Amino acid sequence: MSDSPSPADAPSGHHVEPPPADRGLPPENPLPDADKDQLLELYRQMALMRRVEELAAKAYTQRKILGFCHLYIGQESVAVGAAAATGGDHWITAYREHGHALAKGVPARAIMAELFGRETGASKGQGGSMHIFDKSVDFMGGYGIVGAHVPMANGVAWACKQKKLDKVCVVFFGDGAANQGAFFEALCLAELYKLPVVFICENNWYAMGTPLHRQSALTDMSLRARGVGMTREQLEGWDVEHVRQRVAAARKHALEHGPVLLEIITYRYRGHSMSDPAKYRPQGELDGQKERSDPLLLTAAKLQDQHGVGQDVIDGIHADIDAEAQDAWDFADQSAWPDPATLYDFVYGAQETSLAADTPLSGKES
Ligand SMILES: Cc1ncc(C[n+]2csc(CCOP(=O)(O)OP(=O)(O)O)c2C)c(N)n1
Ligand SMILES: [Mg+2]
Repeated sequence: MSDSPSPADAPSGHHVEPPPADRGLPPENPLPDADKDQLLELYRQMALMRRVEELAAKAYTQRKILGFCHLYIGQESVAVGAAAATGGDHWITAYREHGHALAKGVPARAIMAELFGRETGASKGQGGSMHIFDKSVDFMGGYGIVGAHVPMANGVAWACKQKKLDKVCVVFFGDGAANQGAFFEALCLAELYKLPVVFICENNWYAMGTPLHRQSALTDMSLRARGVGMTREQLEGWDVEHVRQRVAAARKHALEHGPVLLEIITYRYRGHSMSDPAKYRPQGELDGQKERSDPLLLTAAKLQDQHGVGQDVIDGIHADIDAEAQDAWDFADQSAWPDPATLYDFVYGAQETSLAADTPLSGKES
């Protein structure tokens, strides 16, 4: 008998289903609360993420970074909290992924060099901002087509299940992507085959300039899960420790019972991309969000109020991460450009295909 995942046994023939239960994720937090040192580390990661992206924005205005560039500033608690719960699992994400890459363990140098298009970048300077990959840390990219990467998580999770790896695949996507057909198809199959996927919808209120209520009549995106019988939860993502706990709960459920859809409410502080001045926001919305729910400010306050951490310690973290981010910039700036002869390398598996025999796909061969 095959080891392949198979749909759960179901009664044959037509039958009337009872009304769906809420299918909420069990409310218990599976991890002990983060202690002072863990919280300091989560704070450090979020602060580094923000600083790296502030420098990326600066580099963009100096035309050191070209093409698309989507910043994650404001959403840091989602990637950092998720990494603290699923650091050893596989991740797949979309184009707003510098923060995810960093949280998953891709070095800041390799990220910045990729943004600068240099050969020392995570994708050898050939991917750019939207296509950061690092197999060594199970970071499976970096995709530009909205929603198209979501089904790939099923494939990765299927492989994990067949190889009995005890790992999940975490896939991140936006509120806009949750309206794409590929997303619905992925949910449907993941639940049918009980695949260990944690689907994370980062609801940052906008898809480009379109607010959520103008994209979808249903604004609790986690409820999409009910249509396929999947376990779900909607949560606010401002508190990195809360994200850590709920993603850990989702991971546990995904390994034991099958996939989970988490909708994590967050907010992006910059425009959709570097070319978007974000004039579509209601006046005061951005400032209000920063004041109420900036993940860095909230965590700094928690460290100070609940753990007695002094301002000098916070300042020390910022001095360190400023130096680390600047080092990433310097490294990128001083790195070589990719050799033009490598332009077609890694595009096709040309060497293995019959196409390679008569088509000069590789720059080295032509
Ligand atoms: C299939 C497809 N349609 C349209 C686009 C253009 N596009 C790029 S990002 C984006 C908005 C996606 O918003 P969301 O999923 O909420 O992610 P966010 O940018 O907010 O992180 C759109 C429409 C695209 N890249 N791919
Ligand atoms: Mg969005």
